[in-house]
Amino acid sequence: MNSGTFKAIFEHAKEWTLEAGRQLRETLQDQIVVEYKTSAADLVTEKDKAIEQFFVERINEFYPKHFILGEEGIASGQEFQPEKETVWIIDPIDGTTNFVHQKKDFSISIGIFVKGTPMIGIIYDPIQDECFYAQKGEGAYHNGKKLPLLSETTVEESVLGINALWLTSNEIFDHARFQSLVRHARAVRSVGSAALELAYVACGRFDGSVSLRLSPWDYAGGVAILEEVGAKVTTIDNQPLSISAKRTTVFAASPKLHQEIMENFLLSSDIPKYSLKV
Ligand code: 2AM
Ligand code: CA
Ligand code: CA
Ligand code: CA
Repeated sequence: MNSGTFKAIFEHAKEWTLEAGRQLRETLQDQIVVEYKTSAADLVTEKDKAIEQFFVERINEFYPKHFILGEEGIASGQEFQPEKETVWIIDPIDGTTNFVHQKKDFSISIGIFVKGTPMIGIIYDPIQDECFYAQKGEGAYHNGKKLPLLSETTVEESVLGINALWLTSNEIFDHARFQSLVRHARAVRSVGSAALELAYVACGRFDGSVSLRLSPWDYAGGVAILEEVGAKVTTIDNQPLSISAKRTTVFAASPKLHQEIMENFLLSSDIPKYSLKV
């Protein structure tokens, strides 16, 4: 793909994301019909489906050879191997629970991967009107302002994004390691939108983000943006991410902090002790 075509794809993706965000902003006053997917904690609304449909229609019209991987499965039925194609990875609303309950702190996330490589990332918070975006090799931006490379910090001075769920006993990872990490960090926050959390790492509001169960649409936009600010993004076992995996753990941070957290908490055979003084 030449750089001209690539730029056109980016411009389309950004324009459609801003338009979809405007639609979401305008429908917030409406009664929102909520359905459960796998449980009462796993919501979907007609807006999630409508926004994904909006992207599917435009991509099919302008880029009929591209593939689509969307959370709501609107374009399902396509036979493809994401590692070999150009694929749009779409989360029409990331943070549906926030969309329903708080009417803020949700985002639209678009990642465009070519043969498994993140080429374009766009994460848009329509309530704050904040758009984070990047094209491979062109830097990352926040509302038109170029983001600097991440600066380094230590665990003691870090603000980390961790979902409280992962501090409870779970089948994916030893929660004692997370509890220790939480005690040693300066602060931990839980945004409720994995994509926004990654965007916040990219712009320096957070120093790191750890998630234990994400799908490609949760992190695809974030990875493309994070790579442009020099972040390291891996699984919690320090392995590269693969968009072919249905679910994965994800850990993003600046390189030195990533290494410190890997060595002292996530992969350590001797987890630092912690205590709570009140
Ligand atoms: P979603 O809103 O697009 O489903 C916090 O809930 C974060 O975890 C959100 O980014 C949410 O994305 C994501 N998430 C992934 N799988 C989830 C699930 N089964 N239930 C709720 N949230 C999930
Ligand atoms: Ca969902
Ligand atoms: Ca999501
Ligand atoms: Ca979603």
